[in-house]
Amino acid sequence: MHILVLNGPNLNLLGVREPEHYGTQTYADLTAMIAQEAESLGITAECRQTNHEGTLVDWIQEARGTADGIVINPAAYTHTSVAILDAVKAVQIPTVEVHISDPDTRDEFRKISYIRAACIGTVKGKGLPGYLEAMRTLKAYLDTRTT
Ligand code: CA2
Repeated sequence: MHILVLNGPNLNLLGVREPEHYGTQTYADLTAMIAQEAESLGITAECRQTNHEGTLVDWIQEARGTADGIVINPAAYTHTSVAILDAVKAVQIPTVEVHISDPDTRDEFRKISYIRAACIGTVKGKGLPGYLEAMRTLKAYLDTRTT
């Protein structure tokens, strides 16, 4: 089982600014945690980060035939991108949305998530461990589909 973990704009700056929202751990810390969780789940995981909406759409499309599931934090594009929603719907790969903070308790404009409609689940407000919960959710979902 192989999953793709996609991160959107500015998440490469984790641990550098806004610790009140995103904590003090870095993006490198996050990818190390994900690698460790993948190993303990007996799956493989590939992490990617981009600041570009179209690149996220390309990666979601390219996941067809290579990834069994996707964990995605689209960051600010969560609240603006119909293109990312359409891509997830189109590829029909089980996808879990994750957010480090809880956007529903922050600014009004963060309360809309376009991608949520295409996801099998959402994990929010749990810090970086939320990515690991999203991976476990995805694995459990994929296990029930293949047994
Ligand atoms: O809570 C999340 O994970 C968000 O997806 C993060 C996005 C924000 O636009 C969403 O509303 C909620 C922002 C990511 C920016 O990441 C930074 C990390 C460190 C320093 C500055 C920005």
